[in-house]
Amino acid sequence: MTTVDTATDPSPTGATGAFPDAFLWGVAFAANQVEGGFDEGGKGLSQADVIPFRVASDYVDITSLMEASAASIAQAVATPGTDGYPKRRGSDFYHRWESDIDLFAEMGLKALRMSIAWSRIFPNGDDLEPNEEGLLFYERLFLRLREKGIAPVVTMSHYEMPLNLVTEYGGWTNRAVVGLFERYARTIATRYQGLVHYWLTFNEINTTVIEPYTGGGVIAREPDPGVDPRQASYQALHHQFVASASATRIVHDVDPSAQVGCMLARMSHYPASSDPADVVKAQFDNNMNLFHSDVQVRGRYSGHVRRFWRDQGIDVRMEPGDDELLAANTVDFLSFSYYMSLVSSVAPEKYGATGGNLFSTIKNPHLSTTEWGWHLDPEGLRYVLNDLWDRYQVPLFIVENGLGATDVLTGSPADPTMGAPDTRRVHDPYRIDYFVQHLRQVREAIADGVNLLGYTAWGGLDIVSASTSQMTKRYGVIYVDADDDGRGSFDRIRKDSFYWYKRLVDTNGEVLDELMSQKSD
Ligand code: BGP
Repeated sequence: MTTVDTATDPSPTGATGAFPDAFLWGVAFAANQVEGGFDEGGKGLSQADVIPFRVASDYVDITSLMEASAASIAQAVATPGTDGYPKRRGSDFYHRWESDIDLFAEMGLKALRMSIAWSRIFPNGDDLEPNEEGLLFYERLFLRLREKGIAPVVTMSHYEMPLNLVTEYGGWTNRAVVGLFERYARTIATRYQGLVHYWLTFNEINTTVIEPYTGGGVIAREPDPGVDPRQASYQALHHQFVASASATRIVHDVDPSAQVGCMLARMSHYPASSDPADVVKAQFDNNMNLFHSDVQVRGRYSGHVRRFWRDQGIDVRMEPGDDELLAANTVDFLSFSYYMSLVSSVAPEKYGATGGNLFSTIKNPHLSTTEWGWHLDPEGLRYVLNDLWDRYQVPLFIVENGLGATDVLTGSPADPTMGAPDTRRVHDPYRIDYFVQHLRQVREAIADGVNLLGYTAWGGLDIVSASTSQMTKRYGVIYVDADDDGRGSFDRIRKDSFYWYKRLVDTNGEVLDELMSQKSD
């Protein structure tokens, strides 16, 4: 297993345009969306285990789909089993991880970006001792990955904290959760020293302000007159920044050679017109996204967000020493997810909207959208890579990118009684094309001189969607035979994109020059 020394050589690519030899090709998923086994192995309930599958007329405005209230949580806690709660079963990785890793090895992957379920290690979050069965589960997984030469890139918290910390502590609004996270971070950094080289602290930390429950375990409460509803989420975010800096220090203390990264959902905003007012609006929107990485890479809050708080009357409580802790414990690399670009204007009503799930934004006339209304913008990825590299000059890592689509399974499973072979197939040329278009832009950015560690395609295998809890919003190159209600064999079927992705890794990206997909049959 190779690791890139990020500290000494800021631009190891030599800008040839080829992917570096040690490029970390991989796939990515999250414990709450893939594992299942929600009440096994000593695991406690997590905030994701109480999000029900809500059938929506159209999965456009999904904010409500990701939220939870005290009432909905109480109902969920009282409901046993997995029916109606897709994240309790995920893709059953908890029981099938060995054969799934064999599939990843078959693809020749160099990296697997995954997360640890905090509630598997500390079931209630404030337990004094960790759950040994949980620690052992990931230890065996990391040992298997090492055997296969696959580097784990491990997120400490991916939209998942013990439910007890949500209901009894108020999630990340409570400063006490920082100390509990530090205990968790020290426990896993110590136990997996030498097995995990790349750590990410919080997944898409900018989600906490956009989706407070999902990002920060902040339950939607009756609005408190006179208090800006965003007060709680910005307070929670500050506590996460403090916890992230502290976890960075802990990992470096435990294993000085380990690398810690932050993780940003990077959505670049383009001005809707050349009207300077639109340009300034887009700059503001970009800065309200980038201030999150400013804190974790540069070690301080930007003037933009401090002014925003002043203007909005948001008063974030900080404790003595917080500024120093943030400044002294910045990350080694910046990782991000890239799915779409957005459009900004001071007069959005002048423009039509995409109606995209998660982010309904102004429709960009130059771009098409996915089935879920997300702008398809491969060139935007080159723009983002150059923008982040120029802004921070720290190594970058694309840890999520991919196309959510409704795939069609054809053929039938093997029938040994009839001697009939398994003829199940998934032809997904649209997904291969998505990868080709985006990765060609990644290669351009490398030629532009961007220092990029790797690329882990979202999903790997089909998993439960974060925003809609659908199984049928599929990202994987491996099909999982299950529907939104969990019906199906959960068999894994290699899609056409599986074979293409294998060639991508085998050729270290040279397949990008070939014409589109190789059919599997
Ligand atoms: C990112 C999350 C992932 C993932 C992905 C796709 O925001 O980090 O957890 O799910 O988006 O989104 P979705 O599953 O909503 O289609």
